[in-house]
Amino acid sequence: MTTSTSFTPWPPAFASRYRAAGLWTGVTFGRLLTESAHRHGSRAAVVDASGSWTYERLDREAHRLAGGLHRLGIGRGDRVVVQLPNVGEFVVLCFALFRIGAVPVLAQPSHREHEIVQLCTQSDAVAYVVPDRHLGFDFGPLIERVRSRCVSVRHVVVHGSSGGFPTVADLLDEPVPLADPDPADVALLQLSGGSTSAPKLIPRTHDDYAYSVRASLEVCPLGVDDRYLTVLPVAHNFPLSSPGILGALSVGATVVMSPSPSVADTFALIEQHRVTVTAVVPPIARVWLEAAATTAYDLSSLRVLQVGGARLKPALAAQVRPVLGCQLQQVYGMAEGLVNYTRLDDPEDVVVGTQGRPMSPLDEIRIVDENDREVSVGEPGELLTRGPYTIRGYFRATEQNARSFTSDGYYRTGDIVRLLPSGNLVVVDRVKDVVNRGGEKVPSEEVEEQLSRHPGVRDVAIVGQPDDDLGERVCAFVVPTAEPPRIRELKRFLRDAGLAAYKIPERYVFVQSLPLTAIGKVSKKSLRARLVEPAPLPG
Ligand code: J2J
Repeated sequence: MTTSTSFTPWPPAFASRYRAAGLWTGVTFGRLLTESAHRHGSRAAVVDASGSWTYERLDREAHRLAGGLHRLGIGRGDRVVVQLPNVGEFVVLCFALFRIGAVPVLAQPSHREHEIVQLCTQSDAVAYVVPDRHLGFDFGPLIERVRSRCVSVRHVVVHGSSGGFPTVADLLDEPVPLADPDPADVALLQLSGGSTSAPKLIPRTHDDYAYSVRASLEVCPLGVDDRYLTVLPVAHNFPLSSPGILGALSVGATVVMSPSPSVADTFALIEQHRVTVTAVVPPIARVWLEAAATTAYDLSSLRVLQVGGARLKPALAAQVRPVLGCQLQQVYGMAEGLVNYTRLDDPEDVVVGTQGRPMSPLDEIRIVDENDREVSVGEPGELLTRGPYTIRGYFRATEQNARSFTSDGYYRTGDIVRLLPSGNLVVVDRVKDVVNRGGEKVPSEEVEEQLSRHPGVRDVAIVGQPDDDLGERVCAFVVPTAEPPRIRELKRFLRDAGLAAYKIPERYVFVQSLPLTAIGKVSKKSLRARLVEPAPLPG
């Protein structure tokens, strides 16, 4: 990997400050697991639907898988697209890649041809690790499409039954001696929930990501007696690092993996494993609160429920303690870095009514108007941030970086926030063109680009329709070329284009033209206003 184009390092003065302050400790994730295995060898590290791994087994298998992958020819700096569901092998694989110094590109199981091809192409991935089936979807045809469209992908590794490809289990080989990677190197590539039509990849180093996990553990402490339940897809930054799986594994706690976020799966696991901490998005919190009132499951072991990824309404937040009997922790984070938390000992009004404050004393934030001038305390403005675990640039995205970062290295979050006198943030809106569908981020431009390829569509604009269950749903305003196409046909068109299901608009409004702003851009603001107007809209 050439560092000049793929990764923007922190300026040396900042890197030295983070090291001198003891935030970047030079420990890689591979070593972190080895240390945990020494300390907690026989304890349960990971439990999933099909088995369990002690720390000793996890460490050994990560070494063996690293051996197998190394023999395949996967080496330091190579990118590997990982698309695994909530299974223990995800953890084994990530640590195997960390040890080699190869870089997992963390895809979601819900991604389809469109997303996976983009990820493989953009990262020049040499390998693709994928399940055979998941939630009724057969990945076989997708694998073939990816192989034929992505020349860089030399290896496919399957979790499950092979179909001719090596499985994760097949690759558990003799360990090979591998030099520990440089902790300042990129450990993994996260996906941005960002606003552009092509996904942006987020390079996180061992140093900065490990620090974000440690700092998260300070505000959401875990210990050997904790059981952390992964409800959200494991590859997402929240369950992976805030403090999530990596936090749990660095202190000797047990990670319990739920195959789905359903009440049936999660409540049964909470009772069975006496789960103490978990992380969900607001729509799941809502369903849990409704179900908890009548459930026969014993949820009394739950100590902390973290909720983040999208705005949690205060009315819902206020129910968590009385209904679930546990502490609520609001988490406002982003895969690019900055994570804000309410603290476990914060007063109720802060926990219920805010999204918390930055977790690190070295996080820097500014709240600015459209001209990048700081607003007064309490006024809404865009949140800019830089710090010891916030990236300075996306992977291979020089042009985009000029837009997403200020000249002095602040990341433009695209979120509109207010800073309260208590020092806590409230997320009030966003300027980035994204629909936040219950925590799943849908870049409007990406869907617009796909939909505008349909011959019946002359113009299109995607906006978020406010929704009680999901916060927002994807809505398409469509200017048809002639007769409006059938909605079923538009949905099929997007599915056939290989777009992940969660991005496909659920509502379509046919219009004669799109409203424009004074400078001639489509006015999403007025389209959103039309969606909340009481008068019914055509379509
Ligand atoms: C409102 N909006 C929120 C919140 C994220 C922990 C928790 C979440 C993420 C995450 C994460 C929000 N209230 N509590 O990475 O480590 C919206 C904002 C933000 C974007 C980032 C973590 N929590 N958001 O959600 O990269 O718009 O990370 O900029 O997926 O989600 O999305 P993502």
